[in-house]
Amino acid sequence: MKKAFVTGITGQDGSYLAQLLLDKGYEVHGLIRRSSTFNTDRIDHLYRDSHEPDAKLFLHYGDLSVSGQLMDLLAAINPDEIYHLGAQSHVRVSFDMPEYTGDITGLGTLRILESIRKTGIKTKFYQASSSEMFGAAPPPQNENTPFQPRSPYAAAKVYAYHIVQNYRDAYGIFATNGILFNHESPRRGETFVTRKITRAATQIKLGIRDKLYLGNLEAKRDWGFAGDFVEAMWLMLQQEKPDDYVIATGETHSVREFAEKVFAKLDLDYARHVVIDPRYFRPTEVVVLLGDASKARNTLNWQPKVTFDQLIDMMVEADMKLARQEKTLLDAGYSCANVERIS
Ligand code: NAP
Ligand code: F7E
Repeated sequence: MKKAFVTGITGQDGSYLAQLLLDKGYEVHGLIRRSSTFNTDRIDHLYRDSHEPDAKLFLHYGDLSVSGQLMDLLAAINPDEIYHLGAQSHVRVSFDMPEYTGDITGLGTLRILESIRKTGIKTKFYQASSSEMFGAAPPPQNENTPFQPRSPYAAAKVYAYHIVQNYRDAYGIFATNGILFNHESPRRGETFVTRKITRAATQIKLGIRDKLYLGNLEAKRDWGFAGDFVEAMWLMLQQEKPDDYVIATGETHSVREFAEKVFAKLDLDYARHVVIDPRYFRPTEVVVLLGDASKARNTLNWQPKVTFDQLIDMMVEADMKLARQEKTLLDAGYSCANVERIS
């Protein structure tokens, strides 16, 4: 039985990846942060009490800022594969917390690579690199496109990308960069724009709220489905040699178009509900991302299955269920949190 270690297992991608690895028969070890509120919602359906003989998912407390403990964990688990997904992953927040983002999103990768080097474990390493690294580079972007990062988040990811290549060359570690374009799902964090829109539109539909405050509607993104994208991560670590791959759908759409489609699906006019709030503008913006994933298609035999419209349907349906539950609570006199958040 193969063993995998996943950082960021409580995040959107970590939860889909853990599911995929468990389905493939892996023993999965995840790094989680101690929090005063529960932060394992996305993986609760996968978890079994570790005392049960068929338990395959094990969680370990830790933090990407603490190298000694990462080293101890990796030495004890001795995983065949490491999927490093943990990060401060919000671009807007990285302008508010640039130092923290550099530490966790940039140096966090170095800490794991150093743990591999110093413990001498034989493992394959996946780095969650990002299309944000391309920043201002004109589309379409592929593995040969020079990076022009436009945020502290993107700059931290560029550092991590290069340190992965350096450890590959210098120490022969099997270390791979997956350069993933935006990918979404019903499990997407609620402050990322797609989920923010589907959450708000479904709440508006049920009369829970009336307005949705957004920033730049003209930004364009290559949006895919997270479930499809974690399959590509796994495929990258099944190759004989480490390499770097762009993962994308090859289509781009504006935030405005995404909002229009979501509201139209709910028979609502987005223009009556969406209000521009400059606090959601970024000091520097990435205007258009459009990925060329030919290399992944040819080498990994990977291609996305879920279309843009199917992704919207999936997210709207899931958030409609959530909004109905909230409506029931509100009608029963309970308060319902979460109608407006920052970022
Ligand atoms: P996400 O939902 O924000 O999840 C981030 C994960 O990192 C969470 O499990 C979080 O734990 C954990 N984490 C944050 N700070 C940590 C720390 N100091 N120590 C340990 N763990 C920490 O992100 P995602 O969308 O799943 O993305 C996964 C990875 O892919 C990230 O590295 C992201 O930057 C990168 N990426 C994402 C996309 C995308 O479109 N989704 C595209 C390209 C690259 P908590 O749950 O406790 O907060
Ligand atoms: O913004 C615009 C915003 O925060 C998308 C992360 O997973 O993908 C993600 O980063 C666009 C931007 O994602 C709002 O200005 C308008 O142009 O959903 P987002 P992101 O910044 O593209 C990359 C690949 C990652 O690696 C990251 O980890 O939407 N936008 N109005 C808004 N964005 C937000 N969040 N909120 C708004 O109100």
